[in-house]
Amino acid sequence: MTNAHHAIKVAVRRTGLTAHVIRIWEKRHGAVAPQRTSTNRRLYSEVQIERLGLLREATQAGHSIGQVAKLPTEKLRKLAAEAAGSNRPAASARYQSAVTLSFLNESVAAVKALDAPRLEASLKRAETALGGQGLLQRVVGPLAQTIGELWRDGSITAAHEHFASAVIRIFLGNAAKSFANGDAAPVIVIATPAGQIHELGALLVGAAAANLGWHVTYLGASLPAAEIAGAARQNRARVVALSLVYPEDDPRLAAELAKLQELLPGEVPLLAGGRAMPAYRDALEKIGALPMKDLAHLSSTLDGLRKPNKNKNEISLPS
Ligand code: B12
Repeated sequence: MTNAHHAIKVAVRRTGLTAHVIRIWEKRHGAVAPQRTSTNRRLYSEVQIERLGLLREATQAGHSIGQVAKLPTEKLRKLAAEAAGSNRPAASARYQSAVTLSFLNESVAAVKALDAPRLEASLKRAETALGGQGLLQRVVGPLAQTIGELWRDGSITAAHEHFASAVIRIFLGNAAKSFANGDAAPVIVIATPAGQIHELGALLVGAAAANLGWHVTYLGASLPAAEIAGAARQNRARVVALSLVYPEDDPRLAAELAKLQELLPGEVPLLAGGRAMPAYRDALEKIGALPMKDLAHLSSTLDGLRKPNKNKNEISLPS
């Protein structure tokens, strides 16, 4: 199909590029020329979305966008096939993880040097190369994990950990802001429940949801059930997401979750993820909350929940 009828959010979802990168590639490099609606919104054809995906692969393979932006699509297909090692998907996977690892190493080095501009620059480069979801799933999440491990084994101090958390917090806050979606977008309320003070997982969820076109109401860490439910009602949330990280054995959490479910409008699904989530699986199951395996699972779930009135039971559970 050649008709241009896909909004930019569809191009974002299908290519893994951010809307910001797509616009820059268009404006500065003339990579594609989307049609416009009467209200000046961009509309992309299937071919243009394919082109953007191919350009992403070419830039990941080391070509600068300036070199490849105007190449014919057929030529881009050839380049992408070469980059992926033609019929050798394993080579492409190795290549992908090498790219991810280099961003991760650079970010860890910046944390060790307590160098905020270097850490921000590294995260920005990763965002351009991997797209918004790639940055969150493949760099920021693993970075938080690596920092936790280095901190535990004494390779870095609490100051490094606090420094990294502060820079990541601001970076994710800005990332979510730059994707601020209008009033028509479905609302997601994000928080950690009372007693859960680790905040980065919730911030990651906020940035991921904003990148997927959701209007994010971010409430921060350690919030009582009544406050979360109140915010969800006030902003007519389509969905509420909780991050559970530490501790894994809080005896008060089951009651908090039960209260939240009682106070939330019946049609609003509750999603929960984070490293401590499996420890509360029974309590979550009891209230009908949906356990989220990871950010990729969240993305597919949120896609399904975009349409109003989707039956809660139709939402996919992790395999
Ligand atoms: C930053 C940090 C802190 C900061 C928190 C600052 C803040 N405002 O958030 C401070 C310094 C305060 C802190 C304190 C402590 N911390 Co701490 N901390 C961390 C660190 C480095 C990141 C924490 C974080 O937010 N992680 C959340 C995300 C990034 O990680 P995740 O849970 O694996 O989530 C992934 C997915 O599950 C998903 N996700 C997360 N939430 C959700 C939600 C949904 C809906 C979905 C779809 C997905 C999703 O996204 C992530 C990426 O894939 C971790 C290391 C780590 N590996 O997480 C340690 C860590 C969590 N902390 C730990 C500990 C032990 C503590 C302390 C007890 C230390 C101490 N002795 O004082 C205290 C506890 C304080 C308390 N009362 O709870 C341990 C927990 C060990 C355990 N048994 O689980 C960890 C794992 C470090 C370690 N390796 O030992 N910490």
